[in-house]
Amino acid sequence: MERTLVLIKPDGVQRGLVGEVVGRFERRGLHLVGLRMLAVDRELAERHYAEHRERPFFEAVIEFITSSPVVAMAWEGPNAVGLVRGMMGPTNPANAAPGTIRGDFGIDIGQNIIHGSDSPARAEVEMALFFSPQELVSWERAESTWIHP
Ligand code: D4T
Repeated sequence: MERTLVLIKPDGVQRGLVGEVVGRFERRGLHLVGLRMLAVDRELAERHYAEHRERPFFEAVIEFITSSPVVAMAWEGPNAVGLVRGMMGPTNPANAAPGTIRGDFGIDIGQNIIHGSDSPARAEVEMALFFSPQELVSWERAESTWIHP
């Protein structure tokens, strides 16, 4: 069983896509174990995007992620990292297939609606940035045995 961090970025929240994105993961059968809305400050943004510090778009992504609230979520399931990345589509929405979140709702690489951890190791680091241990809730979904063994 795996957990992954998902952020609905400022554009997704501003465009009223929170319910749409949450609904897709719920219907797929992923299990929600953490959820909070927050304004990301510069310090958290820089920690989250630390690997991109030397990239030319670094300042733009920091400005964007701090521009308006985000919704942070932790989702659990078998291969949750890969499932979520597949449902998001590639980084640039212009290359994303219809049916993916970015392919259905995005056009611009900077405003690509959603973030999902790109490995289980990154997921652990990113979940710790956005959630305290008590904010991650272990619970049983009544229908889980109808989704996977
Ligand atoms: P995030 O991290 O937001 O889920 O995006 P990805 O995992 O799909 O892509 P990423 O880490 O490579 O990029 C982080 C963030 O930077 C923006 N970006 C990226 C950009 O504005 N210009 C670029 O050329 C790239 C590569 C989009 C996502």
